[in-house]
Amino acid sequence: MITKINKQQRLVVVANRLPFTLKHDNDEWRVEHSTGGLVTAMEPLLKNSDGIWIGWPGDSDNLDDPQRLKLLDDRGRLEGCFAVDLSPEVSYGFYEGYSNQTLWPLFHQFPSLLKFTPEYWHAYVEANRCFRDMILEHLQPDDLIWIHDYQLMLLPQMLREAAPAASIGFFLHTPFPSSSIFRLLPRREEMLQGLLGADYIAFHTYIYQQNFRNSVLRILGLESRMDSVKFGARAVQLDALPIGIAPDQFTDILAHDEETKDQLNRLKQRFPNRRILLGVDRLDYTKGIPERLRTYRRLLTENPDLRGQIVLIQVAVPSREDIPMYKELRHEVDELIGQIDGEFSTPDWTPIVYIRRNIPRPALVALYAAADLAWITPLADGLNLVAKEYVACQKGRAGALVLSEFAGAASEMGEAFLVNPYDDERTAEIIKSALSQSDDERREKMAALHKRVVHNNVFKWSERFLTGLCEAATARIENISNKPQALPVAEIVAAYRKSTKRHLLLDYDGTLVCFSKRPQDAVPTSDLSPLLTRLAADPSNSVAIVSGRSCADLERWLGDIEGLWLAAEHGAIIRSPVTMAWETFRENYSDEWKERVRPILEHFVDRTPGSLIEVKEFALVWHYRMADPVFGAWLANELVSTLEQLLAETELRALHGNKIVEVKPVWVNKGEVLKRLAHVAPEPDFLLAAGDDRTDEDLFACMPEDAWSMHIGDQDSRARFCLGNPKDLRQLLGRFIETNVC
Ligand code: ADQ
Repeated sequence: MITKINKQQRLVVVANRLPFTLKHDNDEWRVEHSTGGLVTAMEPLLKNSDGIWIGWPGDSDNLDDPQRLKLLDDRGRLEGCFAVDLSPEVSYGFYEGYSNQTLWPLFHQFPSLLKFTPEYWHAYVEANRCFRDMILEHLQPDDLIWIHDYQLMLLPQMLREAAPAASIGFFLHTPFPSSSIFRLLPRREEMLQGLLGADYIAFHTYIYQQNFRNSVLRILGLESRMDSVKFGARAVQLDALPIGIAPDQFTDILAHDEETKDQLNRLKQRFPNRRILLGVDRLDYTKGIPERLRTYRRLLTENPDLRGQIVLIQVAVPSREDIPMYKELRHEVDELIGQIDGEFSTPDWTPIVYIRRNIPRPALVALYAAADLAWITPLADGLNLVAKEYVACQKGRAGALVLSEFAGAASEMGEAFLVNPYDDERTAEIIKSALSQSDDERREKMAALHKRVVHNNVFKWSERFLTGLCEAATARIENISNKPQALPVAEIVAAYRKSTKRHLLLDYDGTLVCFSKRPQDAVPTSDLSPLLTRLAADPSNSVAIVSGRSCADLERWLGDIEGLWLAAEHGAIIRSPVTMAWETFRENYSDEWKERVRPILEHFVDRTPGSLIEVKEFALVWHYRMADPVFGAWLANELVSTLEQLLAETELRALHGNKIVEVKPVWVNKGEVLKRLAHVAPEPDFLLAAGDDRTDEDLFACMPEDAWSMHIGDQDSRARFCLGNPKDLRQLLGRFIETNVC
C-alpha cells in the first residue's frame, strides 16, 4: 500500500549544513550555494510543499555582525532557510570533535582512530539542543520533519519530548556498523535512544538496518522485527533505502554544455591512445586513496606493458582540514604520488595526474565521460554517489566501474567489478582484466547499471522516504487512539470514596515495586507494607496481591499483613486471609508432566550458556536473560515449537515471555483470582486491577468494562487506563487511604 503524501503537509529538512555556506572576506558577507546530492533531492520537495530547511551556515565568528544577521534574515524570509548559530567552541566540539573524530571513524570501522573527550560530547549534545530549539521555533502542527545524518542523532528524541505528536523521520548517510564495533562508542545508549525518538529511520542498505537492530538488542535489550522496533509505547519503523542521484543533471550537461564538450575533446587530445583511470573522492581516509595508489604502483610494477598505456587521474577535494588525521592523509597522498610519478614517469608520460581541489560540475562530467575506468574503492562508505554519477555519464559507453565491496552502492551495483580494496594484488588483477575485456562486454554491464541508476534516482528515494515516514506517523496516531488512557486520578479517588464494597487486585513486580536485576532483590519498598496493611484493614476492601512469584516469596515479604489475599504463581495457588492456608483451584492436580518437560529444558540449558531453569509448583520456566540475546531468542523460538508439538492435546501451554519460556497448565491464569474474590465477596461496587505484564492481560480481559483496570507503564494493553510507574501507583493507593480517613 502506498500512502500518498498529504499535500497540505509541509516538509522541514534538518541537516548539519544549510544548502549554502556563509563566507566573510574583505569585510563583505556573501553566501556560496552548495550543489551536493542532498540539495538536489530536497530543493524540489521544499518548493512543492513550501517547506523550510534548518541547518548550520558554516561559520562561527562574528555571529552578531548586523550585516551577517540581515543576510541570514533574508534567507529565512525569502528561501525558508533558517540558520542554527553555534559558538566556536560548540561548533568545534560538535563537528570536528564528536561527529568527525568519534562517530565518523567508528561508523566507518576505524575504531583505532576514535578520539573521545567529554567536552566533545557536551558540545554535541548542546548543538543538537540548538537544532531542536530552532525547529520548535518554526514547527507547525502537520509538518513532516526529515532529519539527516550522524551529526544529529540525539535530535529525534529531544524533539519527541518537546513535541510528542510530531512526525519525525531520520536518514543516516553513513554506514551503521556492526554491533561489536558500535558498542565501543562512548555514550552509545544515549545515541540509540536519541534515534529512537523518530517514527521512521532509514539506512542506505539492509545490512546497516540489521546492524542497527542488533545494536538496539545488545545495548538497549530491545527486541525488534525486521522492519520495526518497539520503543516504549511507540513502534519505530525501519527501512533500507539507498540514495540516488539526479541523472539528468549530469546527462544534460554532457549533451548540451559547450564547456563540457570542449573539455572532453581536450582530454582525448591530451591522452591519445591512453586509457584513463579515474578516482574522484573527498580527501578522507575512508575513501581508500593511499591503498588505491599502492595498488596502482603494483599494477605498473607487475605489468610493464601497461606503462605509458594508462593514466590515473585522481581528483580529491580537501575536507575537514582542521582535524590532524586529515592533514596527515594529505601528506601521505602527496608523498605516494611523488614516489610513483618519480619512479615511472617518462619525458612524454606521467602516470598520475593529481587534482586536489573542488572542480566545477562541467569539468567533472567531462572526466566521467572520458574515463575508461572509474576506480572507486573506499575502505568503507555509506553509499558513494560518485559511482552512480560515473554510470550516469557512461550512457551507451563502455566504461568499467571498479567498485569496493565496502561501499553501500555495491549492494545495488552487482554488474560492477567488485573488489576488496585491502587486497592490492587481486584488485590489480581485476583492474587489468577489466581493461582487457571487450567493449561489448563492458557496454552490456554498463547498460544494466545505467538502467538502475536512472530508475532508482534521488526523487524516487525522497518520495519513498516521505511515504515511509507518513505511514509510520499515521500508524503511531492510530495506535495512540487504541491505547489505555491516562488514569483520571481525581475521578478514581472519588469513586473509591463513594464505594462500600471494593476489590483491589495488584500485581507485584513492575506494578507495586520496580524490577531489580536479580529477582530476590525486588523487596518491598519501606512504604509498601504500611500501605497494604491499612488498605487491607478496611472492612470494605478485599485486597489481593496477584503475582507470578512463588508462595515462599510472597509469604516472606507480605505474609504478615492481616486481611491480605496472596495469589502466587499467576493465581494457581491462593492464600485466604481467613484460613491462612494455600489452596489451589484444581483438585487431583498432578505435576508428573514436569518429568517429561524438564529434560527438554535441560537440553536447552546445556546449549545456552547463561540460561537456567526455575522450578515452580505449577510451572517450569526457562530463563535466558543472562544468555547472548540473539542466540537466546533464537533458541527460545525453537524451544516453544518443540514444546508445542509435545504438549499438543494436553492442558499445558508453553508461553514465550520477557526473556523466558514458561510451561504451565492452561487454567493457571490470573483471571481466576477475580472469580475467587467474587465468590467470597460478591458484587463489588469498586473493582481495581493493576499490572504491567502479559500475564496481567488475562486479568484485564476478565474485568467488566467499567472496572478500573490499569496498566503500569505506557505499553499497549487491554487495560482501560495507564499510570506511569510503581511509585505513582503507591501514591494513588496512599490517596485512597487519606480520602477514606477524612
Ligand atoms: P560523501 O562522503 O561526501 O557523502 P559521496 O557519496 O561519494 O561521499 O559524495 C561525494 C560528492 O562530492 C559527489 O557528488 C561528488 O561528485 C562530489 N565530489 C567529490 N570530489 C569532488 C571534486 N574534487 N570536485 C567536485 N565534486 C566532487 C556521504 C556519505 C556517502 C553517501 C553520501 C550520500 O559518506 O557514503 O553516499 O553522503 O548519502
